[in-house]
Amino acid sequence: MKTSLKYALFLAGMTSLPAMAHITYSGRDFGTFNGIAGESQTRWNNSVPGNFGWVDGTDADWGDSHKTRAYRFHLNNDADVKVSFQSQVFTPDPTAAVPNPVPVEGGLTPGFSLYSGLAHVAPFLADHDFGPGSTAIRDAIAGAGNTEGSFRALNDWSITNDNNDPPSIFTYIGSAYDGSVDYGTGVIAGGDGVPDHMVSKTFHLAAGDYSIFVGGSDYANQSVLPQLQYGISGTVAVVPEPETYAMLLAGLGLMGAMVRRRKSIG
Ligand SMILES: [Ca+2]
Ligand SMILES: [Ca+2]
Ligand SMILES: [Ca+2]
Repeated sequence: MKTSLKYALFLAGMTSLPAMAHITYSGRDFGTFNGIAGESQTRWNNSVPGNFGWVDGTDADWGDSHKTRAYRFHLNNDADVKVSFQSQVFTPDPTAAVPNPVPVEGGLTPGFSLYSGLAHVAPFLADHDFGPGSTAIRDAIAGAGNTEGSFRALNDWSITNDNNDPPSIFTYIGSAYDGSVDYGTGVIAGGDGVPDHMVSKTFHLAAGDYSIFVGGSDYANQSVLPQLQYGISGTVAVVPEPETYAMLLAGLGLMGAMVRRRKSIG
């Protein structure tokens, strides 16, 4: 192939990449919740390259956020929020602006981390790991050249864009991953105990903006080439708080007692 043609194809590839490659929430915004039990939103048909992006961010050299996907939501009031992700097989829309009829694999063992904070969104440029600003942020913490990206699955982290705008700050709240084993870093304790390609966890959260980063949890998968695209479906739902359950049960108990009393009186 002529070098010029190769370069043209490379550029064509590049122009289709930014929406997918840098941190965006496109198609992955769960929207705003008032904090009322029963509110729920699901986002289907997203994917990650490889089945390791989340767990690779748990180790000493951090991870590349390009191997994860970012989701967001906003809470108007404090609430108990259940975050769930599961493997999904699908074929991307061949009529989309960037047509891609290649089937996306099932089989993801999902892991996710929840943070308060948001990445830069339009009109700002999207954040990514390898601009000078992002590199400087992590070199200052981990030492120059010691990291493979900005993503930290178990800690606070920061990243910025090519305009070097004030960094996006993700403040770690918690995480969970699918499975009954530690898939290999030795850094994290076991997963959710049920290796069924689903994971969920409930968090008590204050009003505010939240980001979730999702990826695979199989550490050894990073050496598997070519890296397949693994499909993900995600749900955020407001669930009743434990006190609400307790009040509900107490109320039912009281009603039961009243019914019994009436019966005994009658
Ligand atoms: Ca790593
Ligand atoms: Ca790695
Ligand atoms: Ca599971």
